[in-house]
Amino acid sequence: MKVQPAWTFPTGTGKRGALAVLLGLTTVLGACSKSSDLDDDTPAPAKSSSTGGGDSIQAIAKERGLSPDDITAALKTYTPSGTHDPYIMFASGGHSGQVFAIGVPSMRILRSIGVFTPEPWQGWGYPVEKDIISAGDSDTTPLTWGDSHHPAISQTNAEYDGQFLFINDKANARVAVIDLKDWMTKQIVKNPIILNDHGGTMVTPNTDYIIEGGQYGAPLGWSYASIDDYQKSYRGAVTFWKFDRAKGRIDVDQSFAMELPPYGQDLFMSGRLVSDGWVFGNSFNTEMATGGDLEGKPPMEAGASQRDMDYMHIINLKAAEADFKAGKFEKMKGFPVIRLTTAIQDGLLYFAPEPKSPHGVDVSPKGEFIVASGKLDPHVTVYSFAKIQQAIKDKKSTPDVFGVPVLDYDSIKEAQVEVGLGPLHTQFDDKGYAYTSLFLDSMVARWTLGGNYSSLHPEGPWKVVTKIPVQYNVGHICIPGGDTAKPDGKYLVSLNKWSIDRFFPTGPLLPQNLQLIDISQGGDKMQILYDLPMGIGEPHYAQMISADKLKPYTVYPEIGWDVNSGKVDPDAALPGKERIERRDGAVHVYMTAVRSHFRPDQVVVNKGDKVVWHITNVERTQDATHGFAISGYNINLSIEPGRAETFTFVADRSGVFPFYCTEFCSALHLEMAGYLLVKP
Ligand code: CUK
Ligand code: CUA
Repeated sequence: MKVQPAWTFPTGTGKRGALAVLLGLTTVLGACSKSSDLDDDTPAPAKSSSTGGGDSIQAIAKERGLSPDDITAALKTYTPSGTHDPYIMFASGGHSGQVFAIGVPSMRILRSIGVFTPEPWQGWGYPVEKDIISAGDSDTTPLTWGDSHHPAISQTNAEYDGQFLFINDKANARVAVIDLKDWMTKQIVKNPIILNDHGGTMVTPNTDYIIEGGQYGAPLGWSYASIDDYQKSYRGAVTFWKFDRAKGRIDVDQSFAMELPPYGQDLFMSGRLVSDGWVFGNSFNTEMATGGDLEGKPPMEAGASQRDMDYMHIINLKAAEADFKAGKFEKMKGFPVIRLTTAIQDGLLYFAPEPKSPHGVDVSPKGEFIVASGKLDPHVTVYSFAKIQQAIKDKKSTPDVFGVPVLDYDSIKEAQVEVGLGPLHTQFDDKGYAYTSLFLDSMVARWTLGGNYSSLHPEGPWKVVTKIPVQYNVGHICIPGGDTAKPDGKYLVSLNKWSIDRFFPTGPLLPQNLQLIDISQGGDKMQILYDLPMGIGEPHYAQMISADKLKPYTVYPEIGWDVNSGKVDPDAALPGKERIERRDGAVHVYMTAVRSHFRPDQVVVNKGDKVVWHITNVERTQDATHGFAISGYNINLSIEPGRAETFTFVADRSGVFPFYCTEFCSALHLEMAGYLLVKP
């Protein structure tokens, strides 16, 4: 095993020589070969580009202090103006509650997608689509933020199909559906029985189900029970949301949950190919610690880290679905829940011991291995799906305190690989390597898979091949196609939690650091290419897809398009039919927007009128988006070409309210305005 410091040259002078010839860089490489340039790993601020030294590559590199590694990294990531990235990465937005789309390898942020939180640029929730956000409110409190964690791209036959994206809100146990035709959120569901989640969203290989695992044990259905009754009254749960692909929505009526012991369920992952129909999750508090530090009990995290083993959950989803369809559930807050006793009796749930406070659980591309990482154990543990099935068949298990069969560890374990300190998440490439993030070591370890992948490796199976330092404290890692049967091994993005010295300090709150790593070569070669500061929320996870699998609209298909129904709104405002009419106790405004005017540009109502405002952008030109804002009424829309929107408000304040276009759309953009006059 070779540890590769971040600052070493690619090995071999042949490559350097070739690069130098390619670029005519003999001077630069000569200058940078001085050991003082190479051995100093303290980051120096890049100098501003040369003004005096001319525009030659040599002069620029010398002036900016760029090493040959820097130059190869720049060449591998630089994406000239007008060219597009081959990969698109969807990263969760963490506390922002949104999703971010990032081009790879340029690492250019392409857009945010409003999900759980109002997002002003796209008018998300002001007030358009407010209903979608509020559909996910808890029953008494409107929720105005989310903690988005795990995006999942829809799959067909265990490959990303680029049609939909799902994302969970850890803070409030919500799941959202984003349509990748227009990159807009179409639905948010609030889990009726749990208040927070974590192990979501992961999808089954044909996106039949979106998996949402809970996290912190609590009485199901948001009810109260004394914490002294933790084992008796607190529970975990996993929910299987049925996805209706034709409708592009979760079908709540065909969705169900399964009651689990209160073990702090963490991540879940669907099986695929050989393990299709099964779901794997883990847990980190089989101690059932509840804290109580002021009363002299062990603090929460210490109490939850006492045992050597926690439990990986092994769920037979096909059998659970059959039980649900056979009515073998109880309703809780109107939602079907398969009780723990049924799950045990019917063989829906098994446990596998897994070392020390596990976090990630990941399934190998062909579905035959399940990899779990114990945060407090330097190993990843690899389980064989075939051995798990055999142990279930042979009844090689002993029950836990709830009666769930715990499979015999040695019978189902395939391998343990000592990867380093703080292993969290594992991804796979197309060359039979697995990659595990090491939070405490601040490294990513590359190791070899065994089984059918063994022939790919001269190094032998289950061996760490190399590690690359990352800056710093990596959480998830992301490889294109990383959660599918066909991963692509070109890039890996390391989603680092700490950035410390990487960027100019932005006050005490620093951005996270997403680092792009070249993994296209095997063996011990990996190279950091780019650092992307994320100053807009903490991405936990990301999924990356080949850009050619995405087929987004460039403009909405027809004028008057209702983005929620996915067809023309029969009541849309249309060109030539603009008007203001009073009917059904409301003032209806039918307005069109086109460069550079709103028609009508004066709207007069009386104080107290209910106003129903229909507005359509009648443009057919790509990117001819108009915004629409009414001062004083908190109204703010983004209307892309073809889109029709309707919003309703009560004109409860009299006065003169200018409205205007908020996108600088044309030379007369500032003039694209009008007046709402509310008569006293
Ligand atoms: S979690 Cu954040 S580093 Cu929510 Cu998937 Cu592991
Ligand atoms: Cu339309 Cu600015």
